[in-house]
Amino acid sequence: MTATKFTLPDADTPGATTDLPLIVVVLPTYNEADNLPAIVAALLALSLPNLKIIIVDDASPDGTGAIADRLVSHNPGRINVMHRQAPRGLGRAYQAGCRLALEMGAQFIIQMDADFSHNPDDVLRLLDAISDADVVIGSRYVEGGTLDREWNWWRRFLSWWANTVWTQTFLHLTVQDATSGFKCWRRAALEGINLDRIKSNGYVFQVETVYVAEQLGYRVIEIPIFFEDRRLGSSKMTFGVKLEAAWRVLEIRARHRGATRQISAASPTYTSQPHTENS
Ligand SMILES: Nc1nc2c(ncn2[C@@H]2O[C@H](COP(=O)(O)OP(=O)(O)O)[C@@H](O)[C@H]2O)c(=O)[nH]1
Ligand SMILES: [Mg+2]
Repeated sequence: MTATKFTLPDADTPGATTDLPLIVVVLPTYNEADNLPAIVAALLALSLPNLKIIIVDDASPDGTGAIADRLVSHNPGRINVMHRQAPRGLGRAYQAGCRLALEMGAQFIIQMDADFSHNPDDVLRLLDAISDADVVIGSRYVEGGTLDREWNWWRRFLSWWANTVWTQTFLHLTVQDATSGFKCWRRAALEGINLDRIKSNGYVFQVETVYVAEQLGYRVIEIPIFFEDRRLGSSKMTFGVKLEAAWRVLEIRARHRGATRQISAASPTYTSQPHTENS
C-alpha cells in the first residue's frame, strides 16, 4: 500500500522536499541495540523524503545511545537523538520526543516501538488514514487486527483485560486498542491535548493521551495491524509498569473529565483545523 496522500517529488531534485509536510517518527529505545539500525533503515527505505526520526534513548546500558549517534552521522539531516538520563520511562520518553517533534515543525507525528512489533511499512497506512482523522491508531483489536501467536496466554489475557475490561469500565473509550503504541497524530491534535497535562510515566501514557483526545472530540480512528512479537531483545514491561497502568487509569478519568483544548501558539503556520464533535 502506498501513501497516496503524499505525492512525492523526485528525491534527487534539489530542494524538492521543502513543500512537503514534515513527518516525524518518535522511536523510544531502551536496550534496542540489536533492533535500532534495522528499524531506522526500514523507515528511511519508505521513500518519504519528508520523514525524519527522533530516537529517544534512556541511557540504555547496552549501548543503544552510541549506535543512535552513529546513525545520525550516517544519515545527516534525517535523524535526531535525545539522550535522557534517569528516571527512565516510556511516557517520559514520548513526552520529550513529541515535544521536540513539534518544535521541529512536524505536521504528522508517529509513535512506534523500535522492536519491529510495529511494522515500519504500516507507517504508510497510518499516513493514508490520517487524511480522515486527527489521530490514527494501529490496532490489534479491530476487525482484521491480529496478535502474534508467540504471545503466551497470560500476555494475551492481560492485554485483552486492560483494553476490553479495565479501560472500558472506567474510561468508556471508543477505541478498542487504547494501549497500542502505534499512532499517528496530526500536529493540531497533539498540541490540543497539551503534553503538559499528561502525567503518565510509563506505558499507560498511551491510554492517557487517547482518553484526552477523545474527551476533546478529536476524531480518533483505528486501522488493523498485525502485531508481531519482538524479533530481538526483551520486553521492558515490568510488574511496576503494569501496576502503574492499572491505578493510573482511575486517576486519568478524574484528571481529564472536564478537559478543554489547549492550542499553543507555537505553530501559527498550521491551518488545518481539528475535527470537532459537531463537524
Ligand atoms: N526511552 C525509553 N524507551 C522505552 C522504555 N521502556 C520501553 N521502551 C521502548 O518502548 C518500546 C516498547 O517497549 P517493549 O519493551 O517492547 O514493550 P512491549 O512491546 O509491551 O513488551 C520499545 O521500543 C522499547 O525499547 C523506557 O523506559 N525508555
Ligand atoms: Mg515490544
